[in-house]
Amino acid sequence: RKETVDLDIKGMTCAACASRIEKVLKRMDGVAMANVNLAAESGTVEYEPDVVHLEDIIHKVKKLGYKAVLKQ
Ligand code: 9UX
Repeated sequence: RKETVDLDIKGMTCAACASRIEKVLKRMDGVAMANVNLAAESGTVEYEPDVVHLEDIIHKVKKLGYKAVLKQ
């Protein structure tokens, strides 16, 4: 089972920020895919809810120093 969510991510100031977030998220257990877009200030994450909680994914982005919330 996989879920796909869109996140609003604020605070990215250079292109490497997006790659940095993607890299970290992709390394998390249960994360299948992570795509972060600097210009759109957003990201799409595909994950297995049985393995990792959405809260943990959001927390990871915040710990890197960005603002992250579930896109409404
Ligand atoms: Mo660029 Mo982002 O030097 O965390 S990577 S500002």
